[in-house]
Amino acid sequence: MFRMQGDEGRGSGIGRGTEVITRTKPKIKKPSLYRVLILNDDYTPMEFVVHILERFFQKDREAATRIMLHVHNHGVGECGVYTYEVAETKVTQVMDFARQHQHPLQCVMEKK
Ligand code: TYC
Repeated sequence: MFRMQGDEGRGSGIGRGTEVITRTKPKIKKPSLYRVLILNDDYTPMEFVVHILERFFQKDREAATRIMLHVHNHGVGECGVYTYEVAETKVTQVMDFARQHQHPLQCVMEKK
C-alpha cells in the first residue's frame, strides 16, 4: 500500500529523517449515489408523467406506466439512481419541463 522513498541508499545516509511516504496503490473512492424521486399531485396528467419518465429517465412505456401508477397510488416513487451531478441535472430538467407545461409535478433527489 505504501512505499518508502527517500535519500537512503544514495550515499547520503540512512536515518536522517528525510524519507517521504508515497502511495503506490491508487485510492479509488466510490461516488455517493442519489435517488431521483417524483411526487404525486392531483393535477399533473398521467400521460405527462409517463412522458417524463420516457424522455428523461430512458424508461420504456411499460416501465414508465408502472412507475407513474406506483407514484399515483403511493405518493412517491423512484425514477432512477445517479451520481450527484447527474441526479441534479435530471431534477432540473423535470422541474423546468413541468413548469413550461404549467403542471405542478415535483421532482426531488435524496442521498441513498
Ligand atoms: N395523480 C395524478 C392524476 O390523477 C397522476 C400523477 C401521477 C401525478 C404521478 C403526478 O408524479 C405523479 N392525474
